[in-house]
Amino acid sequence: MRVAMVCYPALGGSGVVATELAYKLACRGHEVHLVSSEPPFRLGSCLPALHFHEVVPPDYPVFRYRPYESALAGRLVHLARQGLDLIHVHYAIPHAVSALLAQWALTESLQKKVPFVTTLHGTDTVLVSEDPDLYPIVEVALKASEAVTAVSKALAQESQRRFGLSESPLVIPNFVDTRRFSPAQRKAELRAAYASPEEVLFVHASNFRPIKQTPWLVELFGQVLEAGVPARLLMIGDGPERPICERKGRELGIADRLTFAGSHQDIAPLLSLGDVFVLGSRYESFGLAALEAMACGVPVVAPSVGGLPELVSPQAGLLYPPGDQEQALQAILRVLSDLPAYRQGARETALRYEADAIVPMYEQLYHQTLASVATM
Ligand code: GMT
Repeated sequence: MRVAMVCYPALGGSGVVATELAYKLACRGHEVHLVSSEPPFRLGSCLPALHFHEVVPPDYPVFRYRPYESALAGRLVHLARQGLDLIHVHYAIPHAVSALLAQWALTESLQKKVPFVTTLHGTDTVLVSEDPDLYPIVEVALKASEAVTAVSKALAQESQRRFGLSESPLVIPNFVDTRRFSPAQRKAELRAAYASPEEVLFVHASNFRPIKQTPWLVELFGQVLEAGVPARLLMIGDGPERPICERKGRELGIADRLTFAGSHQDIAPLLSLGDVFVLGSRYESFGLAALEAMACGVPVVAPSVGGLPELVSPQAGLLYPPGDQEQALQAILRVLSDLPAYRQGARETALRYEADAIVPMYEQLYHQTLASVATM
């Protein structure tokens, strides 16, 4: 199949999933055109069948904002004229809207319907589209998509309810390369740079946006230290609330126990150093970083929000009521009391999400979608 894969390039799970899906599909013999505003950060070695297309909308003095949606739609039209079977967009806003526009243009000019599949990643439907100007156009684009998928059951249900979709989006969970994210990555010499063998090393990875509640996580870590656990916290990633976390660490007098590692293209070597992966998010449609940690054999302590209860099995870690620091602390202490079993449970749970098990679900959906368009 010839597929255009549209995504955001910056640090974020949806771009990672789209890029890795594009890569895996190209490995499986498909021609894949990855389309984004700049090279996605995990776009590593390129394959002959994987092509990257950068969309840079023109600037002009009249524009307050560059017309990205229109330029993206135009690029999809160009690609389809050269031969595309299907467009797959990740994150509905604005990608599904651009795909719809491209489809309309192609049906007018080519008399050919190029179907598009929309994958919802969470904040596109449960947060950003609450904006009254965005809602109606996202609704139209979702209803016009030949197929809609969601990365968890919770997100599928919530999106169906919010947009009054006649069918629930198909649930295709995110996936992980369990060879790259593996306990084998854990290197004692590297761990020594962040914690001593007697200390518990907590890890967190995110884009430090408010929804991740990272300052709250620093407070929680302060509670862990107060409970007498010799520990350090390694925070991976970057974003707007990182300076707030740094300040909070100083205010609580625990700055020397925190390390901010910044953004890394390959986080597996750092994640695998952890003993427990912690999340404090207000919402998480799936929790890709938690899955990557689990694949490294690192158990997860996370709030019971969104898709996290589907991902974090009782063997892989523990959940706590969102915002409840006392329960979160108790969950951490319970995991620490049985760490070897949780480590094994985390890895075993992650193996269910191996890319080779999930990517064929997208292939099957593409085939079904093409078949349904052909019979229209
Ligand atoms: O975090 C976002 O606002 C968007 C998105 C992204 O691009 O990173 O994250 C979402 O998609 C990931 C991949 O499916 C999920 O693992 C994250 O849980 C989800 N983030 C939220 O729901 C907050």
